[in-house]
Amino acid sequence: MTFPADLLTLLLRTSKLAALTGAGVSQESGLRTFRDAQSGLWAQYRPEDLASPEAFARDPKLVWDWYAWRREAVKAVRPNPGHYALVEIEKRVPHFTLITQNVDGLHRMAGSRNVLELHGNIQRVRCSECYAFAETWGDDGESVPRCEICGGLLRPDVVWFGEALPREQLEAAVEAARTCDVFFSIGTSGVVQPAASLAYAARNRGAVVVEVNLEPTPLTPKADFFLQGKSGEILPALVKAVWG
Ligand code: BV8
Ligand code: ZN
Repeated sequence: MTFPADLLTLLLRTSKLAALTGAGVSQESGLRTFRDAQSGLWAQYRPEDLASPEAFARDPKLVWDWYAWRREAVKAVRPNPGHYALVEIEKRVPHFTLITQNVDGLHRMAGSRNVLELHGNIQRVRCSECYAFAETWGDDGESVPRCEICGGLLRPDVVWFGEALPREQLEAAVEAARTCDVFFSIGTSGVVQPAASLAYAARNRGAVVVEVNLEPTPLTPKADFFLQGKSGEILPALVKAVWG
């Protein structure tokens, strides 16, 4: 795999790099992306119809079961070479901020340290009323487990559509986007806001935008470099080409 020489020179010189990742980065670990049709008994649902407070209010058991199913799927997979390449970049670039939309925790599992989880983490469960975290819970398969402290329904600690993103993570992500020399957008269709606006915030401040994605997205025409293909193949090859 070859890369434009000016991209390689730029990355060797970069001291401030930010990367936004989406479900595409976890696809080669075996996790479905949001674009992929859901499988099995979840095939009839669209994620947007389940990942919202309204859906949880309407049918808490259905939403709880969907996340329980996804938690098991996440437990069964491991980071892929794309995750590990980002760990390598963090070691090589003086200031590197990894901003992820993914809730699977695979970046931290791979060894990334400076990770901003914009949409929470599916492995964490909290009370929908008092926000207390639950490490363990009884799941009789009949009803949604309840908070031991206040009796509220437990829920995944993720950001649903219509919910605000965690303030510190979002502010840190915007700051990283505004101050970086190079902004990577990797494995994301760039549809969901406000995460999708980060690449434009970087571009408006003069950052070079590099997109790594299986297919073109609305960002592609605005990116300085578009590396089309699998992140699990492109990222390791890029790390090797730049840093040997
Ligand atoms: C907010 C956690 C305001 C949950 C997620 C109307 C009504 C209500 C809201 C809105 C509205 N219109 C717009 C909005 C805002 C809304 C939004 O953006 N909607 C979209 C649908 C238009 N945003 C929100 O609601 C956000 N909150 O705005 O709050 C507010 C403010 C103050 C106070 C109160 C409220 C919250 C958004 C977060 C939602 N939660 N996840 C869960 O996971 O269950 S979003 C979820 O979907 C993911 O986290 C991710 O962000 C998104 C999926 O996107 P991608 O990651 O890009 O995945 P996708 O499948 O789309 O694409 C994968 C790409 O990878 C593809 O391009 C593919 O080609 C590529 N690919 C595949 N394989 C590979 C690959 N690339 C490389 N290598 C491969 N191997
Ligand atoms: Zn509670």
